[in-house]
Amino acid sequence: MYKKILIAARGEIALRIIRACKELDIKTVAVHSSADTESLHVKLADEAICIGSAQPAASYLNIPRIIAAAEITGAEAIHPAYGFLSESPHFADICLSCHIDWIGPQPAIMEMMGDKAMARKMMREAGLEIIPGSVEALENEAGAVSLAQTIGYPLMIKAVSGGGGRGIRVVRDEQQLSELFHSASKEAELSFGHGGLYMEKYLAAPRHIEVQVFGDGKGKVIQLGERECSIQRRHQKLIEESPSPGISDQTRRKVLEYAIRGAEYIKYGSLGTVEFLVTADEEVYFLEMNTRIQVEHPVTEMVTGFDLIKEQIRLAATGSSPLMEKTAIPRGHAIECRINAEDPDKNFKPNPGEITFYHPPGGPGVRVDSHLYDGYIIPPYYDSLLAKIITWGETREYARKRMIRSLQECVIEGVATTIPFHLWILRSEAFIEGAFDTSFIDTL
Ligand code: MV4
Repeated sequence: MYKKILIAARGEIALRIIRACKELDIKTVAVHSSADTESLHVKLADEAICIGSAQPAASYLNIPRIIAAAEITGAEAIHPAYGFLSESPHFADICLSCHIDWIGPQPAIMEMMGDKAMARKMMREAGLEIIPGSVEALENEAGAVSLAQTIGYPLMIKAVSGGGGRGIRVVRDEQQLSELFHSASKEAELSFGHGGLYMEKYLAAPRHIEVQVFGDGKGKVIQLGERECSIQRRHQKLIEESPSPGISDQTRRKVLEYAIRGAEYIKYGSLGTVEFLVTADEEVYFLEMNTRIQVEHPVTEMVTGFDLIKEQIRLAATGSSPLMEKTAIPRGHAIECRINAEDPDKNFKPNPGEITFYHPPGGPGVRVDSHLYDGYIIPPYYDSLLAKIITWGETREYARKRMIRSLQECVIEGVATTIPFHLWILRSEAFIEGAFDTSFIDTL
């Protein structure tokens, strides 16, 4: 096992990883920007190194500084968490070439799955259903026009290097195609440094369901159940839960089986997530694969009882994990609400500032992952996630009720938060019935 690792992240997820390390008797090195000297990950780690100024490019994305911090402190491995450099095969390669372990999948697989057109090709080879569309990335506008005639309208243009919501366009007819092709390409070039595009048939109002997988890198993969992630606003997830309500057992078996088949085909070697779109008539299509730990991993931990981060570190350090031999038998239901420092009354405007008072919820079946404390000043440079509240219940309804009382118990003073908006969703008929899809918030 490692004696010391460096965590290349901040906020709640840096704390989550520090907690796993403490339980594994691993010393931790925090890196931080000059805007984060008073952040909790800096205080809770065994060592902390300031690696640059507030702008992410100067610090949390600054590869030479992070590597130097690992070398100076003698860290044997780097955990990239989510965000920042977590999906950079380039960074993973540099770590390995400096004899620092990468706590994540093989860089070649990160690169393959990072190219969304390549990921589609691989998953089709593995036998998964992919959304009808491009086989290869689009060559040019003429190629797009002719492919569009085969796929039919409406369709979507997506960035090969994308993921999330950037570089995506819905194209309704051929007249729109030229303009949207060029604007998507330009946006992709600016956001990702690569303007490559691919095309898919547009699925109206699908559900977004993802499967947590864990692979040993030698061809064996286990699944840890699915997560329902359809409640999101402008491609930012707000609420996740496991298991997914409102899909048949047959559809559930299908996504779980697809995820294992796809991840085994590429010999995936770490924690990962296979994402699917599921249509109203429960057709299942591979969407993309995320090669990192995700924000919403705690809902899976709550229903399986496993500590995913601990097992991910154990696998990276020793090449095996006892989890690999287990079958996840989900128990009950878990729901996560992401509490952001955003004002729902001002179009979710980010709202940094001082937390003048913080009182997290507690009691049975409640988990809070947060880096907040009384007097903490939220810097304006990073994302606005303040806390994740996760509740567990024997049934979905018990978990929902527990979430409502937890949100009511939670006190965050000094900044406006999304708590009132969460309460509204949790009490809505669509949520109670589990009858919602990805259009729920954005079509309000
Ligand atoms: C789609 C789609 C419908 N049809 N692709 C948006 C983010 C990106 N990761 C995938 N996205 C979508 N791709 C086809 N062919 C609808 C969405 C989509 C969506 C997907 C997942 C979660 C929330 C979403 C919200 C709006 C649209």
